[in-house]
Amino acid sequence: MASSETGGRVFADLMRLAEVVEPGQPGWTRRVFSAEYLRSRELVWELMESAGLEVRRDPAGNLIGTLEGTDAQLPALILGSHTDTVAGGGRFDGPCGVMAAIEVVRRINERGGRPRRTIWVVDFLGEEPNDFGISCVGSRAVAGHLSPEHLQLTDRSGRTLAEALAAVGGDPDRIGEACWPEGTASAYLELHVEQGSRLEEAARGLAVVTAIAGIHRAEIRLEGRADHAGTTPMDRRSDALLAAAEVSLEVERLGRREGRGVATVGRLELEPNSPNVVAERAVLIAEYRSGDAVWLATTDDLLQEVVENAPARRGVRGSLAWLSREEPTICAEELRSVLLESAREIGEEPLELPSWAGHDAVQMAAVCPVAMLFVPSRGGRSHCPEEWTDPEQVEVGTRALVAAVTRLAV
Ligand code: HGY
Ligand code: MN
Ligand code: MN
Repeated sequence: MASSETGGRVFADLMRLAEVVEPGQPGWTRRVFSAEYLRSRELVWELMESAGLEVRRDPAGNLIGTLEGTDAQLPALILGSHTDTVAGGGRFDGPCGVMAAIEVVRRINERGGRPRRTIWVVDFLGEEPNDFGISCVGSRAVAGHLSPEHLQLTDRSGRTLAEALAAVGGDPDRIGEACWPEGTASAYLELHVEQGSRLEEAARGLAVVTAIAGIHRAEIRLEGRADHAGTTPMDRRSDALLAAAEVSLEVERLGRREGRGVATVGRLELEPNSPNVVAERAVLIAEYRSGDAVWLATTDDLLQEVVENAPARRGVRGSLAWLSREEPTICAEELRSVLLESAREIGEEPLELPSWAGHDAVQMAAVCPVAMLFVPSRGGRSHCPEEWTDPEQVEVGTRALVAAVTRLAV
């Protein structure tokens, strides 16, 4: 049983990391290509080293800490998550898993001796979607899924993802070396905040994740015509904003279809974005999620129909480009059993539930079997400043992770 001070270490690390945020931004914003994110990696590096990990940065900008096991023939056990945030995000989505993983290694080292199996702790670069339209940058690279085309994606300033990656310590010319050879990893475990309210409503401290929803994301461009807001009659307008409003409501309708998914338009940009000009162009990003691959595929087709038809009724031309399409990920049965046993070993009876949030585990599933543990999120809130998990809840998750790692690697 961890003593109070070890129990407080993870939370203290989380609060230290939370101090490294973008000035003037709401919540605890630390976006992947910000200067503050780059600076925050120094703290993560230091925490990994002080826990006894040998730290390196790979060409994708992932921080990888290694604790060598006694049997070098065994594939490594991988722990990790991410430390970048959404704009206006909280302090726990991602960092909770990285700090708990570092604590696991501290406690293994404090017990003395070395684990049988090598353990890696990974802070994956850029799990959250970014201005290049792609999420899970670092874990995609590890899985060999970060393509040359991805690296040439540009943000609004015309900067490429490759340039942005280089600016935060990555080496895009060597991105292929970030991909792990077959057999590197035996399993991947990720502790994460639930970002929903099911644990809190069930008054449980832990959940073992059964599956991770697939996420399809598309950029929709709506080309209307700029006109004078005063002199243009209402029936002669090609208003891109109104077309975007119709498309957004259609996306909501698709999300409600059959009760098996969710859908969101979270980003909308207007041009010229002037109060006295009929909107010429609207660019929105729509995403939808489901644990059902068929539902996702059907929604792809329905969305394309919406984009072709709804704007046309307004003389607006719509087009759609897929940004990413991740299919649902099943967590490995044998690892779920280890997590269930580990939770019970520390006196918790976990829920078993699917994750509607995406995670680096989705990309890691192409590398090795994956499983996830959730700890509660107060009020189910996340991706907002109100995101919160109690220190005691973080400690329960950490102890369950220690128990699981002990089973798998010690
Ligand atoms: O969007 C997600 O589901 C994750 O929190 N990045
Ligand atoms: Mn997130
Ligand atoms: Mn996350």
